Amino acid sequence: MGTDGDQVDPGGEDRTPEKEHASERPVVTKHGAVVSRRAALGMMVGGAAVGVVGAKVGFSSSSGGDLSGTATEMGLDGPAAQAALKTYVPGGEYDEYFMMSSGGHSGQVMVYGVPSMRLLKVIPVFTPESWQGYGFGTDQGNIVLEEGSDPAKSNPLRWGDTHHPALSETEGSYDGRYLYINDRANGRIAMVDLRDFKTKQIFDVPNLQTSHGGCFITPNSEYVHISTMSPTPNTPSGYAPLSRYKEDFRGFSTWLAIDQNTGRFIMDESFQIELPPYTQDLADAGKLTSFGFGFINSYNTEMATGGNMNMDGSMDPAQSLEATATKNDYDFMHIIDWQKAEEIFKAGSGLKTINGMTVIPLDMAANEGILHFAPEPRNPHGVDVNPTGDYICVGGKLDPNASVYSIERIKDAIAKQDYQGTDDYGVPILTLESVLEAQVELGAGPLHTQFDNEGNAYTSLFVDSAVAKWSLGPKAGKSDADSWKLLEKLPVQYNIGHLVTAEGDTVEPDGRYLVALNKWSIDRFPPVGTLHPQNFQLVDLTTPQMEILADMPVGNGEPHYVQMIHRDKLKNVIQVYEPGTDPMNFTTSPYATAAGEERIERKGKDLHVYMTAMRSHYTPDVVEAQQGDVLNLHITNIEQTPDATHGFAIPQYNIEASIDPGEVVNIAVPLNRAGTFAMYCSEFCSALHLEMQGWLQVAPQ
Ligand code: K7E
Ligand code: CUA
Ligand code: CA
Repeated sequence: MGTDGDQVDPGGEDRTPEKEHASERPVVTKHGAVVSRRAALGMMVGGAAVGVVGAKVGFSSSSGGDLSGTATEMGLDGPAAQAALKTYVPGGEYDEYFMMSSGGHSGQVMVYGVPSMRLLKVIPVFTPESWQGYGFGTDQGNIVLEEGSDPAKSNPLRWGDTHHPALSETEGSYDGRYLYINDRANGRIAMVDLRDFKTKQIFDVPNLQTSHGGCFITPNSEYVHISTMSPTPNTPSGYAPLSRYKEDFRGFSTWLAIDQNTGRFIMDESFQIELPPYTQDLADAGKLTSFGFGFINSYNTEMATGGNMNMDGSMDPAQSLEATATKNDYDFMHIIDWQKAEEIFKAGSGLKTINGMTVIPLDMAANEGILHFAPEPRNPHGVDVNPTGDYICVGGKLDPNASVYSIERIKDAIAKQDYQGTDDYGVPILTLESVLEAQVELGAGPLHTQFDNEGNAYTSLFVDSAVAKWSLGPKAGKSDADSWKLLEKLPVQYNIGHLVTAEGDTVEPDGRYLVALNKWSIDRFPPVGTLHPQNFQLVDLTTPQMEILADMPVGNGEPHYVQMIHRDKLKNVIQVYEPGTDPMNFTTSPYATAAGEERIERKGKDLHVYMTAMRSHYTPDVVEAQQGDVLNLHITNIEQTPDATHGFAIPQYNIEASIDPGEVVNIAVPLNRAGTFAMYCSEFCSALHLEMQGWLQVAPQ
């Protein structure tokens, strides 16, 4: 059923990618040796290393040109030609890494290949996307978007601001099962299933207006963490005068439990920890030696609320939030013992329930040793745990240092109750000198830190527009003499936010590549109007000095963070659904329809059409209904050939679906308007694609 063999359609020839996959097609070198293409490419790079221009590379390409001649013709000097070779991935070969990129307020996730930096996919998450039919009438997109949208807040909610993707982990390594991402704007979190790269759940986290400290995942995907950005007025009405900020506003650190079989969040097993209204910023989960801990930065221990202009029009610039939230020399890193919190949550006494979420109250968190503070230089940004788990690196933002805390010192100070005081809420503050391991001066505006496999750290410098490479300490494998040194600074173009290294958030980073996520591109690309693309720059970490290999314009959003996973880890990816699959849960859909079983059933006003799609027709291709009916379309793509996706559009009813091979989609359309409406396949699927159409007849009442 639905395979190519029995198709007469000339567009239906087999296009199985494996057949054409040429990665190991041998290449005969000038010296007669037969080597793989990859090895041949390696030889070219090796040749280029001695200087492409003017050097005899000792290799003729199959087109007959010689490499150095081509480089010269194109005006590429040695390093540029070498960079081109290092990032070139021939057609039919695959990139080594996948980058899962936030799309910022495009609301989506982008998937890029590395080193080619080619965009492979845009995964719709918080925002409808018409190519994939996400949010245009099919059950999958509509259910996900609606479940994640609280009508009391906005109806419908059709955007988000994705910031921090988090790949699921097993024993601290990416396992290729799920991808989580937060909506910075609306305090939500989404799950993408990495079997089919589709969003399966959006969860509106209670008590979070906006979020930033997430998604960060614990090493066995026990929990996904997300915390508030702006504190939440914790009053029954949701209103509180700003004069009562200290009393009524609270932050929340959320630990969302994950169903290991479906990747979905389990509300009943999730909990929050109430926090002071210090504006919690980024977070990270401990690993290995720091397993069981979570770390969250904060920047407004001043509890500033703004007020630079009064309602009578008088100005008071000194009261601006930026001025008043930067007064203290130190803000607090929050150290959360989530295993202890889990025990208290499971014991169940003394807890609160706020908007359906179980909350460990602030005084309890302080008294039970769940929450400690460590002073950190004013208004920091990123907090990142190194691969061994020993070092917690805080990006100074306003301070030129990376401040490094050691988990050993933190645990020691907690055990000894080595406190320099408590805050206004009774939370103990660990003595700074006792927990701070090192400070490394990096430059202006340190934000985020990533790691390689040799004990080095890479920190983005927003103000300097640079990446600082520096060495960690002995617990990361460095000798005492080599520890805590600024090693190198690489200028980037421009204003870098996050950065990522290959598998850089795991216990076993690969090093190899770094990508700088630059907020400004200014002159790097031809002008395309007043809103400029962002700029991703690919950096080679295998060379003695860091080298930029490629600039890539990002023209579809403002990415914040990305994670880079090795291709081999995405072992669950499927290309075709089993026949009749409901993609929401990978079970056989009750509406699955096989060839020959197509039918139309009427139940009162409900008209059910069990339809199949294959190259190049729908069955049935004419549907007759009455105005006032509800049309329930159950469409099965009965093909099993990879890439044989069909569309299904009824533009006059705002329906646009995408049906992948084996997939079942359900579309419910209240037929409130009479007419004869075209329906057609919107995906160019075959030579007779334009013939893949039909009619929806809605007779007037
Ligand atoms: Cu620095 Cu949201 Cu992680 Cu933007 S965040 S850069
Ligand atoms: Cu099916 Cu076009
Ligand atoms: Ca501050």
